[in-house]
Amino acid sequence: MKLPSVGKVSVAAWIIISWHYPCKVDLALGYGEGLTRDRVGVQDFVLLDSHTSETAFLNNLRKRYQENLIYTYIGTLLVSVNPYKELDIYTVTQMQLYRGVNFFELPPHLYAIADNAYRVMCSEYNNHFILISGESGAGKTEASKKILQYYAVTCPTTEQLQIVRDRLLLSNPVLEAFGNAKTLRNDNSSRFGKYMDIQFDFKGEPVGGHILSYLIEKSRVVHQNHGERNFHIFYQLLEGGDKDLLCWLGLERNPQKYAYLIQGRCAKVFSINDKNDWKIVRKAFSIIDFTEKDIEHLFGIVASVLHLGNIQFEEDSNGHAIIRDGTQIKWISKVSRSSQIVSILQVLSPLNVDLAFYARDAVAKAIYGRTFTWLVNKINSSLANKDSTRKTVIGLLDIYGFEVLDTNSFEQFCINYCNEKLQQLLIEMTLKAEQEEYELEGIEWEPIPYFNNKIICDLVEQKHKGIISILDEECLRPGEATDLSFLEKLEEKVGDHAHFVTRKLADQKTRKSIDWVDFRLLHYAGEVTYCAVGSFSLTLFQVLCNSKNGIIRDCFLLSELDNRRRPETVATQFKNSLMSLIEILMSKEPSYVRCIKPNENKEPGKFDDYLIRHQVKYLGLMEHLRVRRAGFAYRRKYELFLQRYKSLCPATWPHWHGPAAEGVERLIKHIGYKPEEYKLGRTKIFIRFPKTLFATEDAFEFRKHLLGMVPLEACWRGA
Ligand code: AOV
Ligand code: MG
Repeated sequence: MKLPSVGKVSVAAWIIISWHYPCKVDLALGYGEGLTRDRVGVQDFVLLDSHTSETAFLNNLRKRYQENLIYTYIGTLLVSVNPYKELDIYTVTQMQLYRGVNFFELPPHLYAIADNAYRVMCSEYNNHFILISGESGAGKTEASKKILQYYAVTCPTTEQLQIVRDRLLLSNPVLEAFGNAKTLRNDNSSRFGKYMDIQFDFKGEPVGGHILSYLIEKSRVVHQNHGERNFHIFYQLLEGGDKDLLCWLGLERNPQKYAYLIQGRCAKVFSINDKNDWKIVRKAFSIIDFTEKDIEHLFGIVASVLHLGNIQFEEDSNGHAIIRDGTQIKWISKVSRSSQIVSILQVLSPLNVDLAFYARDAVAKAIYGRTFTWLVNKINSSLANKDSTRKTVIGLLDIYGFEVLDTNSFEQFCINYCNEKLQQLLIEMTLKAEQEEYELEGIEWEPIPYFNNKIICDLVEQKHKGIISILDEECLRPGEATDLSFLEKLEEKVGDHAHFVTRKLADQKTRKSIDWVDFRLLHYAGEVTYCAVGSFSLTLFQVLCNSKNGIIRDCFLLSELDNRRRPETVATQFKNSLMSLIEILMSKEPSYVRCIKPNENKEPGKFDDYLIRHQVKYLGLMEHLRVRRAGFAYRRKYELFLQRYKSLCPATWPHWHGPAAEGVERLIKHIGYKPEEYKLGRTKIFIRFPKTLFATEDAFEFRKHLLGMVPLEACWRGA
């Protein structure tokens, strides 16, 4: 679809037209003859006639999706449905169109969300974040990339800052190469969580950035489910790396040769061009300021992991593991620059064969995981802005989406817990906060019920009683604790929780049966059955600390060993990192994008009613709409409202000496607010419809123009 050129329609006029004459708006927006509301639905769910029905909600979403209108608002929240095809709506022309334009003036778009956050940041000088959520494959990563591109193209910049812009953009392909992989749900699935701050100076120029990464799914390095791949970088290196490089690394081009790459039996993926992606990653490295030495070390590690995976063990006469063929070890010593690999051998030798394989995999996972952290740090130092002047930021949060696999391990537990936390944040910041404010302000309000998933977050994270605490306790009893003892502890401590099930409890709770080593959680987004966990050998860790490869050494600092006497488990680390993420977010102004996955087959145009209805439900979109409909779009403190608009009423202009609340009352009477349009709270005025505020805003701008303060052109643009 071609996006419309609206020209300079005033916001208020537009909103008023849209309210009363939707068809005209569609035309005004360039949908063209015939493309009326019947066909394209409404662009804000708030405008739906039968606003409380889920069916009407779905119909609207479907109508729009079928016209390639993938974005729809609920007030200021953006709902996005993955089109699974390239749409012509992300061009530079489109970006320019949305730049500096008021929110409701153009059809819903990510760019409107991005632009709005940016403009508010510039004018109010505060920090923002854009939270992009939705299940695996719903379009979060694509959305976050598009927002970043929007800023890269539309924000003012100088030649000097060009490099920052390029680095911000190019950090993506590098992190995706090392942190994304093909899964059954998504050919480019993020296997780590990412929060990126884009820093702006007082002129609104992007001057730096910082990335926080969350728990990468290391188990993928050594094992992939059927139909899934290892991280992209391995295949990119083999496909795209030039002959000399592969020769130096001792690698063959054929991924089939590597045990770690073929467990999913799909090394080649139709939708992925590894060769091309390799080129992009190589170019990105040079721009992000990696030295040739860094790159050499980095690929030395990538190659070592592949060689490690090909090591085979046999049993000697004592029942100990011996390595069948020393070739891999030689290559590992060479490319990872680590003579200490021999020590690894010594560590492994007294183990039996099974344990030796287990230890080998643990080393591979640990090396990869820590290399990823190193990579993020490296990118951060290249994005860092050293100048100490105050900056404002827009944070982009793109995490791994909720997922249910055939076998769900500890990593899925973390991923889904993370999604649970973000859902909780959203509830706290929208549904709960909104309704509590009405109560506080004494605004009459019919409470709207919603499912609060705090109960599930507590089940996972509560001190002493939560699953993570119980796991920690078990980890502190090395040798004694087993998977089974862990499960028993869980049953004892959280067995009566409504969202927790084990085999023993399944019968009592009349739930479908479950394996004896598993436990099941009833998440906000669905049921997931998890199986037990493993740990990492300390001795191997010591060996790695002594490696000559700079990256490996950096990654396994000896000093860490001291802290390991009473180790913080991975689960606790993850929990703490999420807690601080939530704190970071809570201190900023939010915008939300809710992504929906239209079908399970990655197919364009297919709108699977059942699947989408489920997401609309668990994302709480109906509740959000109800609160939004019944509630008030805007609210302002009396003082601020009066300060801004006092020029519109002779009684308050130029000064009002009484209480601000009274001044506001006089003011809105004078400009003719109708009783249904607003309510007066204890400290704030609440305005029900955006159109009311926009009309006031326009009148204010017009008055400024009359006073000769700004040209009319700027008034229309809300500048
Ligand atoms: P995710 O980030 O939400 O899943 P992605 O953003 O990677 O999902 O999207 C999955 C795929 O859907 C992409 O690779 C594209 O092919 C397609 N897609 C998504 N959004 C768009 C769009 N706006 N236009 C065109 N195609 C799109 V996960 O990381 O698995 O939770 O963990
Ligand atoms: Mg993603």
